[in-house]
Amino acid sequence: MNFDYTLYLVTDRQLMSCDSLTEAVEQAILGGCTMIQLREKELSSLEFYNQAVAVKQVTDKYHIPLIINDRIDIAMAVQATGVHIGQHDLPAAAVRKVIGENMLLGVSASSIAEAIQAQQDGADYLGVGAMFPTGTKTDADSVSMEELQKIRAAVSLPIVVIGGINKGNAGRFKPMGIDGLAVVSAIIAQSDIKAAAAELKDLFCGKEKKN
Ligand code: TPS
Repeated sequence: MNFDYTLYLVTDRQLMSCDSLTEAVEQAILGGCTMIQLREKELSSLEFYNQAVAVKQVTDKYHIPLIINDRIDIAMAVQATGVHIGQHDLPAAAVRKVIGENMLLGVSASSIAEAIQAQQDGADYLGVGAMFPTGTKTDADSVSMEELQKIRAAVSLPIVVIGGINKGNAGRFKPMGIDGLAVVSAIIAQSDIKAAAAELKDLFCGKEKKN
């Protein structure tokens, strides 16, 4: 199946200025987000599951894929589109065995070796970064633009870039063959989530904002 990775929102309720995650996700989709990842690092299993059920209602309404961060069990329980894992979660090959061929598997990579390994292990797409300094994930290894170019050349999988992506840099990636932007704070922490998403999408696609 073909997915549109153009603008991939990764959620973080701690950074939101409104208190409804479902409302934030809906605004992001209305602004043009093409994929949503539910990322919850603090919640109990039950609370995470309940959030996933609620967010899935919104993503289903707009036919937008929902990806669950790290929790394969929750992804399967809510029939999410897929799961996204990092280098310290279960190994990608093991996750692929558990989820089967019909769920999407995303893997974080910050080096050429990690990217090639993830592709061999059955990943469907890569989240490459952190491209720029980010306060959202403090343990993320950094990736230079040169390394990104090498990763792009080394794998055939779709790649989204992540980490410090904002309107100042969103325009740099499409010409390098990158499939999309994965964004936390530059969307979720904004007071107008819909407008923030729309602007990033235009910048990624190479459209200047007209005032
Ligand atoms: C698709 N990750 C790397 S940097 C970062 C996260 C969550 C924070 C970015 O925040 N690729 C995908 N999903 C993930 N969860 C990761 C990588 C891991 P900000 O946009 O505020 O800088």
